[in-house]
Amino acid sequence: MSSNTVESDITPLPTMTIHDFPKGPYPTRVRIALAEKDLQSRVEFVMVDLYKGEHKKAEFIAQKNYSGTLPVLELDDGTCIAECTAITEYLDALDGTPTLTGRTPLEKGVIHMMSKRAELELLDAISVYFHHATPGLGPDVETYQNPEWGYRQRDKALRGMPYFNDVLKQQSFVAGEAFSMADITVIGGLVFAAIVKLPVPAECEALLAWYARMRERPSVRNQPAFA
Ligand code: GTS
Repeated sequence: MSSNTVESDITPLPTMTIHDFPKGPYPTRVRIALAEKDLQSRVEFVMVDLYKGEHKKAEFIAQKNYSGTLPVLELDDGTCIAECTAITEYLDALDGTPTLTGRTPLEKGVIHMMSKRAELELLDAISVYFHHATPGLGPDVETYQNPEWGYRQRDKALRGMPYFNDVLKQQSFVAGEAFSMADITVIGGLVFAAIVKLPVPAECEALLAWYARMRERPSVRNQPAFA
């Protein structure tokens, strides 16, 4: 009786599937979150080949993610959660002790704002540059390209780097004095920047020093993106 009571008090963690492209900047965000939360062993990773356009196949769009992007977190009951921010919020809430997305209303607000800003001003801008002004995933996948839009987004990302440099002159982490989802999003941006050969300018010393520190974290340095 007492052992049954103990067992029933333990909420079993679900097993999960991540539809993944291991070296991709966005999947890397979720892989870092999983490592920070020590959840990797709960997850089965299923590779979806972006260069073969597997994420644009009708079946993937219908069953996994309407937006046709990776990563996607699939739960036991078939629920699919796309969008790195949403996946990170889900993973962070699982153990009742959020460490990445904020505990107080203020922390949650600031982390969400800075993570969204890192998407708008850096990561998503570089992604648009990649898909529109470089060969991207190749002609079979990149069926519409608008190079002018791509170059504008590249320039936006180049303005985003000094912005985050200024932020990191004032504080230790992107959303304040603790590591958070916002740091993970900027890391994703710099992973993508390296892929498209947009180096962080040497004068962005605070951003470069922060990135060197981030890359020492076990959750970051062991990622396939850095192999
Ligand atoms: N807003 C989405 C998120 O936050 O999850 C964007 C996801 C995204 O663009 N993922 C990339 C993708 O699927 C994966 S990667 O480039 O980081 O590997 N790109 C393929 C495409 O065709 O846009």
